Amino acid sequence: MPWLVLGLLHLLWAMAGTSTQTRSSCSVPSEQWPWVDGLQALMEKSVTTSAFPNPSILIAMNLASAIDPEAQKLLTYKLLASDTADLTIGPLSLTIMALTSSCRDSGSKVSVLQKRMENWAPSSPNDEALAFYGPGLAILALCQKNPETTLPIAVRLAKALLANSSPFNVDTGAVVTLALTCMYNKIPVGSQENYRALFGQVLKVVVENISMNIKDNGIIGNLYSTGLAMQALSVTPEQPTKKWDCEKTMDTILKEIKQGKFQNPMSIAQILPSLNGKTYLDIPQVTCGPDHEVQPTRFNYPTPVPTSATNITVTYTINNQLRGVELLFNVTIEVSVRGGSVLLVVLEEAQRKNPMFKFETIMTSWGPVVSSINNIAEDVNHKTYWQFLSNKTPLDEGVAYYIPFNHEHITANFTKY
Ligand code: B12
Ligand SMILES: *[C@@H]1O[C@H](CO)[C@@H](O)[C@H](O)[C@H]1NC(C)=O
Ligand SMILES: *[C@@H]1O[C@H](CO)[C@@H](O)[C@H](O)[C@H]1NC(C)=O
Ligand SMILES: *[C@@H]1O[C@H](CO)[C@@H](O)[C@H](O)[C@H]1NC(C)=O
Ligand SMILES: *[C@@H]1O[C@H](CO)[C@@H](O)[C@H](O)[C@H]1NC(C)=O
Repeated sequence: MPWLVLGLLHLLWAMAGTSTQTRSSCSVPSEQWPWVDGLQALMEKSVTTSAFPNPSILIAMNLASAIDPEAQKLLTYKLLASDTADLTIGPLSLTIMALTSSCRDSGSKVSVLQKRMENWAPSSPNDEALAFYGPGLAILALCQKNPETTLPIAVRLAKALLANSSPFNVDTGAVVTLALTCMYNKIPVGSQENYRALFGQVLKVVVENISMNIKDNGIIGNLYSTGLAMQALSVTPEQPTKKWDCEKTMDTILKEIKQGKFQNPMSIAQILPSLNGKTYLDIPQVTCGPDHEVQPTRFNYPTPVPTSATNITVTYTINNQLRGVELLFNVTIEVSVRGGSVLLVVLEEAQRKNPMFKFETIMTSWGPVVSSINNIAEDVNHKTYWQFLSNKTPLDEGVAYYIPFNHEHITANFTKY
């Protein structure tokens, strides 16, 4: 009676999925909600017919309840129509989760992802931690669709993580925690292999590393990894040795929000679920009734300070010392731009003054990335990129959002990850 066994197995999967939810959480105090609504409105405003559809925004919108139903529909249709052939593993996984959060079918996209992940293998134990970000999203998306067939792939990812020796990255650790927590919660009862021990062991190590990155003010990693890290710490079955103070993290995040630090729609998309007490594990449970009335918010989130009439001076250095790249250089220029300008304006001014500073950008979900300077281009195969620093400290925002101060020294350094 194979159908009976199969039915029983399904029942067990279903039961396993609901039995082990534990979570620590904290919430936004009621008087602070206008800030969060203002933030969400700013994010939704970035959804336009011309903009490239960003699945992370749809996920955030659905987990929080969309303010603008038109933006929600537009994004859903654009993502439904997107061609899987154009998407790498990470964006494809987010697209599947986004469609699930809009209660749409993503069946054919799921099978494409499943096939791609069956062929996935870590290239070496020295792989940079970042190499697990996309595969982590894939396990998370597949786990929500079909945990049974995802099990062997998740086991491969878990073992690769245990064997990996490269420096820890909080954003990646958070994604991996969400993925393996999803799997952990859906291990079939009575399965022969000790999946629970394996996933538990990896979760323990990763969560311990996340907690070692909690700053005194509650920020986890940096400001822009905190949203994902909060999700991870609030669902993990393996608690860190050092207890996480969720309230403190929430307080600091709200302070930073009021300072206008979340202008980038993608940065909002990654913090919004945590502000709403939600995580990516809640995606399959989103209910999609008829549009419920959400009051359009009249609260305006502060936009960046307008550029001032007076100019500031910024010193800008481009530096390539990487061996094996034909053209080595280290040149510096001083440029004058209006105070309050973003770094991109500095780069444009430098390029105008001296053709050696010419640069190119490519568009991504986070905005434009500087892909090439003075004809030296980033290359995924060589793991090279242009890193931006203020003095010796790497910037935590991209050129289209970072606002330099007077007499700041910005360096673009060609380096490896
Ligand atoms: C991997 C990664 C990188 C890799 C990307 C290449 C690769 N092959 O993997 C490298 C190391 C090159 C990189 C570079 C930078 N990164 Co980065 N990166 C990430 C990370 C960990 C995962 C992104 C990812 O793979 N997404 C998967 C798929 C699903 O999404 P995607 O949109 O297709 O992914 C692309 C973009 O995310 C893009 N990208 C990656 N980082 C950045 C940063 C900016 C500003 C932009 C515009 C695009 C961009 O590269 C991805 C692959 O093509 C995120 C963490 C996060 N929370 O998102 C940080 C993150 C996006 N990066 C960040 C930053 C600050 C940078 C740098 C500006 C750092 C610096 N000081 O130079 C530079 C970009 C500089 C430039 N030349 O313009 C911040 C952005 C915060 C913000 N508010 O803007 C994040 C959130 C990390 C953090 N917590 O601080 N990054
Ligand atoms: C995490 O922390 C442990 C020690 O607690 C360390 O052995 C391991 O290499 C770290 N890195 C990762 C990616 O887990
Ligand atoms: C690049 O130039 C700056 C000043 O112009 C100097 O301080 C720095 O040491 C140089 N770096 C290298 C690697 O040559
Ligand atoms: C002020 O900055 C602008 C660019 O933002 C530039 O075009 C202009 O030349 C600068 N003015 C002076 C006096 O340097
Ligand atoms: C710039 O990149 C080179 C090559 O990777 C590296 O050796 C150097 O330490 C980097 N400089 C800074 C300030 O990060």
